Amino acid sequence: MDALPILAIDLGGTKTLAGLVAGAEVVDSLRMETPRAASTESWMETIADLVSSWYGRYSMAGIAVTGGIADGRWWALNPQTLPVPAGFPLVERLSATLGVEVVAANDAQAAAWGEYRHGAGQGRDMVFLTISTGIGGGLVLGGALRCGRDGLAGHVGIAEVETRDGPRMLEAVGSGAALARLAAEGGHPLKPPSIIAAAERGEMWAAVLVDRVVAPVARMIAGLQLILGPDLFVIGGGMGLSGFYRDRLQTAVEELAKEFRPTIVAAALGANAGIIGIADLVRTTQRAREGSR
Ligand code: BMX
Repeated sequence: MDALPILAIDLGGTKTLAGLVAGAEVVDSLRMETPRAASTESWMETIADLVSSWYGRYSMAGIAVTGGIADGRWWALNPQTLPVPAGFPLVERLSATLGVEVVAANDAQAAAWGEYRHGAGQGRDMVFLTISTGIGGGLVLGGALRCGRDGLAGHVGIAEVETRDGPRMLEAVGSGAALARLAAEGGHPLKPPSIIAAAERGEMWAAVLVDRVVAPVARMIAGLQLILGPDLFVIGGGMGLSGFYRDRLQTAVEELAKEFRPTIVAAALGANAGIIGIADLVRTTQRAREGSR
């Protein structure tokens, strides 16, 4: 097997992280804001420019993306999270741009695999949730990453939840984007990290909003706990990695009867869960190919 590290990209609705990954070690990393306003075609060149100094240090690449991946093509469940043109040939385009073979997966599913293989979920049946620009989910049961027809079996972002304003997609009321929208509507045009910091300082307007976006996520976790009974929920993503956010989430699910109460932990790999997970999925693909020779 190739001794070179894997080039791993995690392209989310807000941030893009690139890493050279060997096992659980991120040998080098670079990050940039996801260029949302630019064309998807130009994102390939932007990624290649970002990692141009690493040329020759990798022979395979993986990309974990917000959105669905099927047969190497990319699509958005929720274009508000990232406006991806339906069926974009991501694997073909990025492979042509980088000049190496590329493996693609949904970002939450890749992070779930990373946490199962090298993080908080080792050897466990686990649900991974990224609470970030959107809300994504991945599922590892019996040691296998569970991907449904569209590779988003664990995806919770499209789940309908009842709210006082009627049915809403979970991430429309529970994500970082939802928190930012509510804050702006209340006269506080701030990004989620600043809103959470205000809540931590005891600013009531912010604390109320954090609990408002936590509530539907807690209900979703309670439902998944009752349906799947996983050993634990691993929480990642820009908002999910906040200790204050997870404390409020834990408080919200405490109402469940003890025998149904989920165990909620932070992604041990932090923001690197997605790149470590996709790198491992690339290795798995490489091993499968070598085994079949
Ligand atoms: C959305 C969906 C998921 C993604 C989740 C978190 C799109 C473009 N993305 O529900 O595939 O996993 O957001 O995305 O439809 P992130 O950008 O917040 O990591």
